[in-house]
Amino acid sequence: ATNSTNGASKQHKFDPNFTQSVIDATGPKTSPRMRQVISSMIQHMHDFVRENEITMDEWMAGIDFINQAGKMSDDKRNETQLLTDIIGLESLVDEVTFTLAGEANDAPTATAILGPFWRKDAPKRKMGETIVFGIEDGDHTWMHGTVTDFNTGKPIENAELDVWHTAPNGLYEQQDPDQPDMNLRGRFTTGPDGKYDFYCLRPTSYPIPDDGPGGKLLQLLDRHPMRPAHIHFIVSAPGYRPIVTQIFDRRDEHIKDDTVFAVKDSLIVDFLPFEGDPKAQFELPYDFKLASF
Ligand code: MBD
Ligand code: FE
Repeated sequence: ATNSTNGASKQHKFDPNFTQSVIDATGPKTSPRMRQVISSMIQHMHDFVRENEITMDEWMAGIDFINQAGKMSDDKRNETQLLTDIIGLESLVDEVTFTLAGEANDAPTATAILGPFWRKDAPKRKMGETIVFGIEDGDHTWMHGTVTDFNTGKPIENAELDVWHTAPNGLYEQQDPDQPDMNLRGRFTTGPDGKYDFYCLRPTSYPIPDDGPGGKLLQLLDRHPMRPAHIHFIVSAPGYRPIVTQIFDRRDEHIKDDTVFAVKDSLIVDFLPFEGDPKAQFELPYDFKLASF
């Protein structure tokens, strides 16, 4: 039997002192945080190997797997991060970070994972401009709202909204040679009224890239690769704690089974039918609340 309840007893077969001797090899100049984190990691990983009786072949297959993810990663693709997303690790780190910040779950604006497709230096655009280039189909959306101080409710000037999402074909611009560089991305800066607005698309649900180790892992776990339609944001302002977040389309069929476990109730939004604007068929009002440092 290989169920986990008998895992702990299996540990008795193996040298009980080995793990501690590895931890004790850490030298005195190691920082306290490094000592704590790596000691714990060594303990957990050693326990994992003993409990599951990992063989040489299985260990080597694991090494190969991580190496393949590393080789596939560059500034356009982060396969290693994607692997951690698939096992819920990035969402867990998000929860820990959010909880440590001492905030209630619904205010200020909840956070959600960054994911592997953010790019630094997205183009700065003027309020009211579009981030959509060369895409005629799709549900064009006017998104707008106010960035406010969570504690005072006052609008925040000079808040930056960094936004990115996928094209209707389910691909981020860096995955898709047919899209112009930096398509469906932009950075917007608020004026004294804290307001922002821009045109984007109502996003579509799509599979995370499954042509590499991430896809292999999903297949091994008998899982689908779908993420519910979402738009990513980093909202920051001088003197405020930046938030990394995503909003999700309530209508999406994968809203309850996101393959990277990032959906939170307060981040689910409704796209509203919008009439009288030739540039958009939908409207999306959404306010962001930031907490000061
Ligand atoms: C994505 O688009 C994403 O946002 C995350 C978190 C993981 C994989 C693909
Ligand atoms: Fe994404």
